[in-house]
Amino acid sequence: MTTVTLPIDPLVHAAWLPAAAFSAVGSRRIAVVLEDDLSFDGLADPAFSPVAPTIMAEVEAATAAHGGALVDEAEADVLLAIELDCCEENPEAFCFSRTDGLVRIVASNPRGLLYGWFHLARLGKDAFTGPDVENECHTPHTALRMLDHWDNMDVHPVMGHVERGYSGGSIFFDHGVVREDLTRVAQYARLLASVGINRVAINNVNVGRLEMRLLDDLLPEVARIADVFRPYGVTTHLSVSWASPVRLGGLADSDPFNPDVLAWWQAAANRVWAAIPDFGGFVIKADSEGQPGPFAYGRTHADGANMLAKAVEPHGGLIHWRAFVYNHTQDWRDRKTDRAKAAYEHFAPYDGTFAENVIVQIKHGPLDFQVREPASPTIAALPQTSVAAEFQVTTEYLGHQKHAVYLGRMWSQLMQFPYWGEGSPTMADIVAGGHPLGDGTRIGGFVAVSNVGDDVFWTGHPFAQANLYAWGRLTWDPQADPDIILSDWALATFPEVSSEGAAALDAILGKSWETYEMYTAPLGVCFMVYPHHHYGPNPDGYEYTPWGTYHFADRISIGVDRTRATGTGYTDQYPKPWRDVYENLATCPDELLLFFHHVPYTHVLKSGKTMIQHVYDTHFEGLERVKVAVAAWQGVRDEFPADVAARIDERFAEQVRSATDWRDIINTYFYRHSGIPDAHGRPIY
Ligand code: GCV
Repeated sequence: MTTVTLPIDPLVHAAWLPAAAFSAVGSRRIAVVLEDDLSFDGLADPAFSPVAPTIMAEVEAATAAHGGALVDEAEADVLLAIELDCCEENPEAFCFSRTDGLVRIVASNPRGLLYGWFHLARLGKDAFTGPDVENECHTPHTALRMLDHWDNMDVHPVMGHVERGYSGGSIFFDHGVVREDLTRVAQYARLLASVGINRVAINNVNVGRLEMRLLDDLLPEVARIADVFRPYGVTTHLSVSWASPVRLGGLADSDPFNPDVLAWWQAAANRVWAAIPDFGGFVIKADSEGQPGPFAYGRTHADGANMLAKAVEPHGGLIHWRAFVYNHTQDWRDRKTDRAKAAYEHFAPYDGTFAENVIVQIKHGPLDFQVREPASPTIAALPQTSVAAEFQVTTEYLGHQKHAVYLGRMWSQLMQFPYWGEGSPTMADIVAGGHPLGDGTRIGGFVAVSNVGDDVFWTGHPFAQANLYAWGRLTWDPQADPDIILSDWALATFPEVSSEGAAALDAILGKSWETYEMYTAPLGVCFMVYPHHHYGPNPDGYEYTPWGTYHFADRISIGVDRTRATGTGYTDQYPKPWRDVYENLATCPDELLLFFHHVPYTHVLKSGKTMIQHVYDTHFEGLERVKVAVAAWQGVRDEFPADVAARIDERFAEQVRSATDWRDIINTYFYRHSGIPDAHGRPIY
């Protein structure tokens, strides 16, 4: 038995430092009781578990930060018992109880204990003194809770340091090499563990020649990164190029049926796992937006994925094979080809043929992380395949971390989308292996593109940290309330702020996704942004391009007819009832109206308004809501650290400018096409 006083730790901007949650305990002395197989010495031994020493480091750091001291059990005010026991088989699960001044965290594995420690921290003032809790067990919903970094090793001539990154440079790479100083990576690992994220792919899925070398001569550098992630239970993955055997290995081709190609990948896998025994596996973007893939050899995605799967299988590795496959050289005049249908068409026919260690990684919507898309039908179309749903924490189409946009509510809605109607299995159920037609053996989970960089506030906009935080919490428990998660984040990040300040943060961010949707592209119309940059209003920016991103606006009507009856037939990809709900104009939800239907501006919505009036009203209201958020911020800004406040001021100024642009350009676009004025006579240009 060892005892220690747990202190209060000051928060740095992005760090959800668990010790801060102990502020309610203040200077009270807490005895940490290690029972059963545990001892301070045992926990300090990484051979026992790489994660175990972390728990003790957390306890000790918390102590040191406040000059606390070890105390005997007899002198303590409250007792914290950390116990290894097989309360739950899942190594990441833990049980928590608080009775008679004794707080207990029990898990079958140190990883579970670590998550239990962070759970305790999140309870804040209630951590030790709240009402009694009897053996409350927490199990992650899915085994795979992952972040993909789209980090380049060097500055890419077009994509910059981090593709779709709005937070400075990469935390892993700098000037073509892995950073010498990985301190930020260690802090990141801790942040991720504190919200339950357990896997990270460190490089961009668009893999250049330099990044290919991560599999080869730069492998020791990857091992250095893995060493930093490991103590926090975070497994390292790499994105790889299909062309590696040719470009790196000098082979004549990368045909998955060529035995030399398989042998090359087997040798690569052997190298990687020799350097990093707990390596996770490869992520691959093949035959997608110009990246090479098995199509060049007349092979299917299943052929390609299974060949790689065979190479990593002896090591227990995974292949994350992305389903983002579509024709990016489309003819805009062709109204039948529909990019939204592409993932399903490429992958559904091969269900049941993918190897067990292949995870087909599917974007949450059928297009590309737009502010409003229906849940992807492909996720429900592969009952005999492991699938992961892919999201974006980085806000590529949602304001580049210049606009304050909290995405917890959007993700929660999508994760809980019931594919077979109310009460039926959801997206979250399917990715956890619960497809109703599956055999229950498939694994899967949630993957998202990270929003972290070397920016002083980690995420450009300090409020964008809320998305990183919510991503972890929701992947652990997709049924968790995103509004409560937001409040938890605010408390953990800004514990010094008054309850009014915290309430203002909730008010500013709570419905900010809906606000962003109001002032940008309406009713499920997609891609009204500047091509390539994906920021700012450009209603026809993508209209006549080869990217398959159209809305077909004319002087009468707008929207994409994706019905079976008269359109592209995309609705056919959904199970009942959605195939009919979306097909039918009368039942299609208004917010997805223009995603599924091409309708006149005078079409009357369920709200009773015409579509055109809805567009005007939401755009005026959206900007007003931003102004209300700014006013709320100004009322509390002085409570925040000066540098944080200054950055937020700057971001809000840009958000107001940009939202004004959105309002006026979208309204004017609709007015000039339809000729129908605003019923309230507000200025439209
Ligand atoms: C990594 C979109 C983005 C690309 C990204 C791609 C993908 O098209 O704009 O930057 O490339 O998605 O998901 O692979």
